[in-house]
Amino acid sequence: MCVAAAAGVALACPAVTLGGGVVHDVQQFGFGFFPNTVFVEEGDTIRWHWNDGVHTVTSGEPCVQTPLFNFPLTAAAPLAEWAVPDGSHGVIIPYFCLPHCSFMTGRIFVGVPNPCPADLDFSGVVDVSDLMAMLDRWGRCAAPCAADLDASGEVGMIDLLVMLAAWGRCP
Ligand SMILES: [Cu+2]
Repeated sequence: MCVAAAAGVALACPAVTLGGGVVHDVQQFGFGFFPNTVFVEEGDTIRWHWNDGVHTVTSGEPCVQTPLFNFPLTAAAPLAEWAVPDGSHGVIIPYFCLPHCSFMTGRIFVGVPNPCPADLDFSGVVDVSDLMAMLDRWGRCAAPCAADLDASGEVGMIDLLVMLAAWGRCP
């Protein structure tokens, strides 16, 4: 099964989800992964989709490779898929792209709640761009709706106050 990627090689990972977990799609555009942070559970599957250039999806802190996974993400290998293994609950798994290792990065939170939900663009800071993203969703907002910080079903003044209270660098 796809968890064998823990050996470090993207062998024949099936295109279907194992174990009925949730599939989380991540798009590569330019030198970034979008979203660059995903919140998953054990048994979920993460799929990275290539769009341009030559990249990899490699586990580890930026430029420091670990053996968990290492997938090419290129025109010839436009889809990388990894099943979140059992036993990783409570872990934050960083990853990066080998050719652009210092700045093309992402993180996988396994069973770890989002420490900074008001950071809608995952920049590490709650700032004007998050405010613009919230205003863009102002009003009724069907789930999943990241800007609906109080989970009320609409984006409004309470959400704005929650965002302002979290203004600045994320914990
Ligand atoms: Cu890259």
